[in-house]
Amino acid sequence: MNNFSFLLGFLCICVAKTMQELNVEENDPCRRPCERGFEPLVCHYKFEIEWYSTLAEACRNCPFNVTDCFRPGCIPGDGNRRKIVTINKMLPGPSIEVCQNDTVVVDVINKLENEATTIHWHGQLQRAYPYMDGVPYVTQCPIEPYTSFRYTFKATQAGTHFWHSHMGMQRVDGAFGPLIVRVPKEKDYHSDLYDFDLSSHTLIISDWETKIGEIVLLSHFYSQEETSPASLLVNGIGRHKTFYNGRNKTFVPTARFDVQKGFRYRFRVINSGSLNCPVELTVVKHDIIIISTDGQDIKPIKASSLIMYAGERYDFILHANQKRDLYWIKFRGLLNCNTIYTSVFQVAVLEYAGINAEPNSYPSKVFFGFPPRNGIQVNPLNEGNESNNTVVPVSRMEAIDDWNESLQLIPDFQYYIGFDFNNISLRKFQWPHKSNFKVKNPVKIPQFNHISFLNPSIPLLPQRDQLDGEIFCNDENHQEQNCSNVQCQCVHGIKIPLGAVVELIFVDEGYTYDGGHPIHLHGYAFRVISMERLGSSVSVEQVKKRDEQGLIYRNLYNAPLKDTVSVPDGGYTIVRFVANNPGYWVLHCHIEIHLALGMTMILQVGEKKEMVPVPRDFPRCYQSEPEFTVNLDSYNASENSGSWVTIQTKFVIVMLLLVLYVIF
Ligand SMILES: *[C@@H]1O[C@H](CO)[C@@H](O)[C@H](O)[C@H]1NC(C)=O
Ligand SMILES: *[C@@H]1O[C@H](CO)[C@@H](O)[C@H](O)[C@H]1NC(C)=O
Ligand SMILES: *[C@@H]1O[C@H](CO)[C@@H](O)[C@H](O)[C@H]1NC(C)=O
Ligand SMILES: *[C@@H]1O[C@H](CO)[C@@H](O)[C@H](O)[C@H]1NC(C)=O
Ligand SMILES: *[C@@H]1O[C@H](CO)[C@@H](O)[C@H](O)[C@H]1NC(C)=O
Ligand SMILES: *[C@@H]1O[C@H](CO)[C@@H](O)[C@H](O)[C@H]1NC(C)=O
Ligand SMILES: *[C@@H]1O[C@H](CO)[C@@H](O)[C@H](O)[C@H]1NC(C)=O
Ligand SMILES: *[C@@H]1O[C@H](CO)[C@@H](O)[C@H](O)[C@H]1NC(C)=O
Ligand SMILES: [Cu+2]
Repeated sequence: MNNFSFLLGFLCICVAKTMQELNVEENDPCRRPCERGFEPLVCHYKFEIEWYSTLAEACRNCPFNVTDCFRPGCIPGDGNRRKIVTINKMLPGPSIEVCQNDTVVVDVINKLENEATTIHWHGQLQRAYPYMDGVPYVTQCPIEPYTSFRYTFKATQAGTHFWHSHMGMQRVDGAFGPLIVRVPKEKDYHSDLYDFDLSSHTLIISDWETKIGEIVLLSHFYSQEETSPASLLVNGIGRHKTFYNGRNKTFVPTARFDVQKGFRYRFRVINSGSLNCPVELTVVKHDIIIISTDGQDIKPIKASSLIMYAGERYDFILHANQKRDLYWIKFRGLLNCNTIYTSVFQVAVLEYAGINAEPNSYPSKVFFGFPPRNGIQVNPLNEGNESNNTVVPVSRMEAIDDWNESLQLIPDFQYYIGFDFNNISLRKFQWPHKSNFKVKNPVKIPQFNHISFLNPSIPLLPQRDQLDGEIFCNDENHQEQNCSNVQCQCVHGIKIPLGAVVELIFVDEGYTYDGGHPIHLHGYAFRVISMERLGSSVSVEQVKKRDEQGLIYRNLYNAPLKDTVSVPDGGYTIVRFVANNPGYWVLHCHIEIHLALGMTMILQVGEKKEMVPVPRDFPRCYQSEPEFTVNLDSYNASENSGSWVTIQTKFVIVMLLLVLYVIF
């Protein structure tokens, strides 16, 4: 792609339909073609995080006047009004688009009033800036309401990434946006395969509720309600499915992507989903060529559909080689979004130039059960390498990046992480309130190795000077209770020596449901060397035994690099990496509800002294001392209330003294 075509792309998009642009700043100097020998820039952004509403007054007459839906400050969502969390009153939040090695500076101003926050830069490894990773109580003290924090880091990892709040349910409620890092054509392995790489061809998908995330979480935990979303949104818009059945004549618009016949376009897709709702993407009458996942290039795979789990990113090329027309891009929800639950789907429109369709004109009727296109499916649901040739699981993708020979060795550190929805009848739940009660129906809690994660009380990385002794619990040192019956909750973590070749074996035991969990590791990209489904359920012991018998094959040659990977239910996924980035890194399920319920653990890589020092004035969390007490006597004296007993006691003492005085 040359400069001219880049500009041409912008021009024709702008002329055709300015309103379809993703939330990008008009004159952002950092959103530029990254030419050979470019000067890295320092890119400043201001993020004001606050509660807001869909279909607010700024929307005027939206959806009855579609033009109004694109007014500044108008968030149509799925056409239902609800409370949301936004950055700069946008959904998705501002799109950060930089060139590799630019410095990103983001001032986060917390206007949430009732919640602290942090922002995580999903996909950036933060080698030089581990304290900028944005994990509350691990890499920083959360940003309290009415305060701000400046994130500064170098965008070292090229590709399609995203940023999102890592606190509570804020991501569920809307606090996320794209983070795209480009390289010059000469450094892009796939540059010959496409003509355009445009800002307007970024898709960020989110599952969407009609109520706020906190209510979804609490009603799930305390009342066992299903957590199935109501809609999917693409770039913050899409219609609630009840709006497709003809009851409403006016709809909020759907996302629209413009192409010109004959050209090849790079699309960048981010699944920012929060619930257990993997999304299947297809484009009517068009194949897609998948070239990258989680910002890492792979050998191109021609496919008819793609499944994406929460937290994953995929780049594909679409060749606009069909008749000039409007075509659906279809998004179908699986697992908790499938027909057993809420049959959630969404569409966007692919529009060829020259059609000049009205903003809300659509190709045809659409519904959940549209027939899938025949052909290859990439990243199939709950399947590993055992599956047949109609699918390409992650384990059959081939990396472009050089393989590090060290990964071929016997790993220095091997660790099994088994997970399931465990039946817990005695809940000792410390979030958000301490409680300890027996319930009639055991709740099914997703856990790693039967432990629910509990945040440490001081942030580990910046305040590591205050830590002493063993701070982590894990399956090796946590024996005092039978964690199969009660909910064991503690700072779940393990220590890994700096420089070790690490192998993690994730086993989704799958006894409770046919679920699936996308696992995300901070601070690293790992090689996915094996992935298999063995049955509807499997134990960690069975997987260990299989490995001893030599029945587990590992690709130690060109295994794909990722930072978020699914584990087949009743199967395993094995990843390897060299632990060369010291720090405290979280490993967690990217389903926000599971993360909040404790499906997280910490990998401490290296000793405390081997980690990058934090800047001298880096904010610290304040811990109040337990000795701190209020003088109750002075309170009683001044208030003179509730002191009847005290007065009586004093009276008795005085009388006793009097009696003693009289006697002696
Ligand atoms: C819709 O709103 C736009 C901008 O507010 C206005 O210019 C246009 O006339 C409206 N269209 C209709 C049909 O009311
Ligand atoms: C960014 O910096 C790294 C390390 O110095 C270098 O290998 C890479 O080529 C740089 N990227 C660009 C686009 O210049
Ligand atoms: C769509 O129809 C439903 C049910 O008839 C109604 O509750 C809802 O308010 C309508 N939405 C819009 C945007 O008109
Ligand atoms: C291949 O596997 C898929 C998914 O398991 C299944 O739907 C399909 O029927 C299989 N096809 C063949 C030819 O075995
Ligand atoms: C490869 O692994 C070794 C450790 O075994 C490490 O020192 C080296 O930095 C790694 N190389 C790359 C390119 O990651
Ligand atoms: C823990 O409880 C489970 C389920 O009740 C039981 O099967 C298991 O034997 C117990 N383990 C120990 C070590 O007591
Ligand atoms: C939890 O209980 C259900 C029955 O309610 C059972 O099917 C499932 O296997 C149990 N899960 C585990 C992890 O033991
Ligand atoms: C996956 O299957 C392919 C084709 O059957 C085979 O070539 C490859 O070695 C397998 N990879 C793994 C990691 O099992
Ligand atoms: Cu999960």
